[in-house]
Amino acid sequence: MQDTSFAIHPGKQKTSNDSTFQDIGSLVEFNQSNYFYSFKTERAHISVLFYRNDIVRVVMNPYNEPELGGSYTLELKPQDVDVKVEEHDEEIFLSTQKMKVEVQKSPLRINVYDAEGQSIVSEGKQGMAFNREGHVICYKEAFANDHYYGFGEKTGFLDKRGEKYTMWNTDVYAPHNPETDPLYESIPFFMTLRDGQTSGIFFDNTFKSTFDMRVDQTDYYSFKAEGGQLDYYICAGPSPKHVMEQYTSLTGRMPLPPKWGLGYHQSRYSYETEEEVRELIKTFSEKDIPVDAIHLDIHYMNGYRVFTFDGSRFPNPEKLISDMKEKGIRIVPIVDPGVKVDAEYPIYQEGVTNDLFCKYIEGNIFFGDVWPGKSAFPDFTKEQARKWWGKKHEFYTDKGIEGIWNDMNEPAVFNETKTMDVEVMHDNDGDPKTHRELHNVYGYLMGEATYEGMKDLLNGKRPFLLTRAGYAGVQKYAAVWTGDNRSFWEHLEMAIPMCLNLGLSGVAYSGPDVGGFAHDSNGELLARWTQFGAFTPFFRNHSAIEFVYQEPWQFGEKYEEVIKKYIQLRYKWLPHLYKLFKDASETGVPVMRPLFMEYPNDEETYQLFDQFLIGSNVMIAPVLRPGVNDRMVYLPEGVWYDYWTGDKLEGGKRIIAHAELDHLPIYVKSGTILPEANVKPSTAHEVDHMTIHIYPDEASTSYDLYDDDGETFNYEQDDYFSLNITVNHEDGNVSVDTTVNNQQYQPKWKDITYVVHGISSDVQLVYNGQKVDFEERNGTLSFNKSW
Ligand code: MIG
Repeated sequence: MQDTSFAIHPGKQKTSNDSTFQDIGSLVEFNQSNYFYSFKTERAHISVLFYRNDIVRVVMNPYNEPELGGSYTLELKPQDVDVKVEEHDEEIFLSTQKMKVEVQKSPLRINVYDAEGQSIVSEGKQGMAFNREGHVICYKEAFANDHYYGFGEKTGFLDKRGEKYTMWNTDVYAPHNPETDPLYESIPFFMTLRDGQTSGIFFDNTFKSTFDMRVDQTDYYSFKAEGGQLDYYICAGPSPKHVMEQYTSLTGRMPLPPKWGLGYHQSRYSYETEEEVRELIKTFSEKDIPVDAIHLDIHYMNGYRVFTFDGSRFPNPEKLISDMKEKGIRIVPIVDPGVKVDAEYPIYQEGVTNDLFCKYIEGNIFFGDVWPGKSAFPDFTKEQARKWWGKKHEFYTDKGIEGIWNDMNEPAVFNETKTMDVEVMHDNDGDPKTHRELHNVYGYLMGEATYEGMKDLLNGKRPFLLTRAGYAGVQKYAAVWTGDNRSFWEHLEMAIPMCLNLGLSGVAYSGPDVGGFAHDSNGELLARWTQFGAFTPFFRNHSAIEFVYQEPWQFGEKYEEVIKKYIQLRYKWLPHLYKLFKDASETGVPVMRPLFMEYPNDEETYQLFDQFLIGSNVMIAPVLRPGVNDRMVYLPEGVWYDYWTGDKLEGGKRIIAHAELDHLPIYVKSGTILPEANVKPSTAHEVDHMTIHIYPDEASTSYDLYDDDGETFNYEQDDYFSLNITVNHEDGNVSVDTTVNNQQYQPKWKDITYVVHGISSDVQLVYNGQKVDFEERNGTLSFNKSW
């Protein structure tokens, strides 16, 4: 009844004592065991553990000794950290090389300082508390200069100061407004930026949780959960990149996706028949528009039964898939968790016979209505069910499918609560817990089952998985698309901070439905959205049933030309994007970054939500309104090049970018080296010529160009290519030095065109110690070499 006046009825403010929070009180006893420190207070038990010298975990349990196992996402074990313990009358200090934890005794409060003694996380009048309903809460001091980021997939602007968010995976079809919360993903992690210093807090609690960052009137923020322990990690930073590395060391990193996962994907709810798919592909190739994957939405199935094809709509999926593969295009079918109740359907039979579905404590299966009608839901908290589900994907891999799209895995159910009954008792491998506790990890565990299953089946090929729901750590298994947005300019705008904050929450691989899912798109919106999509980590155009079709050519030639230009641009930029994905898979630092990540001391960047960086040095500033051909762009300090004209611009200020419909403002920082591929119809067609753009700086700059086969895990056995390019700009002359660091894998491209920007032609260009002749073209100097 959220949409009637009942939502604000007078009896709403709860006064029950049960919900009043009780402080944990003062320290009674302090003990050290071999790897953790325990503190007993008047009303609670607390354990403190160091995972690394820059990550500390605090667990508070009001009733028992803290339970230290049981996380669904943790990848890291506590390491052997050198901790200095000092006990004083009023407090106890636990210090590592990187951080100092102060446990104040009366009342017990926890304060954390960095190596320089600067406070990074502190408690004041309030600290940790709980109530008789079993809720747990933690209050931390907030300061006037705090900025908060992360929280996973949330609407609104970049900086989350002043907001309050709930974590409860929810299927929201109705418009995603600034007040629409929660959405599909729950990532209870955020970072605080204070005076250029960053720290992170990961609250590893799967119950419904709330982060209250409405700090202006209170001077504190809080995070609380409706059950479980108060279990959280503090990452010491100090830079945003350090925090990302720390947080992803805890929850894991994105595996390097297959190259085709980074190409352009085309989707529709739904391409309903084989002929329609063939026609679609024909149009892409006739129009010479690159495409790597077609997604099949729910109509491909027989009566919405997962692991089936409808025999009349898709009479020969094997043939379709192999014909498409010959053209270098993949199929990605949707797989929902709901299994149709049908005594003659093997998946349902197996699920019932082998006890793999979610059940009530009394033993009866939970049924809910989804697309197939009455359905049962696999209990992904059970290893046997995950293995079974994973193995079932043989149905797809046998037909040549390498990618899966998981939808409705919040799980979404068509009923009042929109999900499974919270009283359902998950098996949880013999440690039963209710859906109320495990709701937020249902989609995450489905992702684990699917990714691991596909990986086993693909004989060394990298699986691609796209998911709608997830929990902290979802990046280990899947890319995330931001669900049912609409063809609104506001939703194009909103996608920027949403994807940036997903990146700051460990999910480096995300993107919105390009063009908007629901509502009718139009040529101008699709053109502008495709310009943006060309630079989001995941790039898929998707639209809903009953609304106009929005493939690149649907709105006439004028728009088609622009859309095509930007899909092609994506393919030119793939070598650089691929390298950034490789880096993200190793460090957790996202591909698409907010400006403050690179300029944490520049206050101008703290709230910038409508422009972003690709890697550390390429600025993308999409146009976000109809009829607009000019926009403001902030360029941080330093020299920037206009990507299109090569003009040099002095940063540290705002400029007005003129951007007609076919123009996406892009700026490249001086000191950048950027590879550019020649455009191919899909990533299956190997690049055969590389261009290296050099934007010299006064200093020396260097780039490691990375390549591999793009589809197997062989790179883990050193089967990759790595070329170091180092550029020196001295006395007006430019020298380029290249070193092949590894060529166990050899790319098809041998020839490289080097293009030096922003340098007058009266200089000397030196390549690997030899003076080279160059060609002068549009203010650039270029020459060709092979590696
Ligand atoms: O409630 O499968 O977000 O991308 O096209 C609709 C049909 C179910 C929701 C997904 C959307 C997909 C649609 N699904």
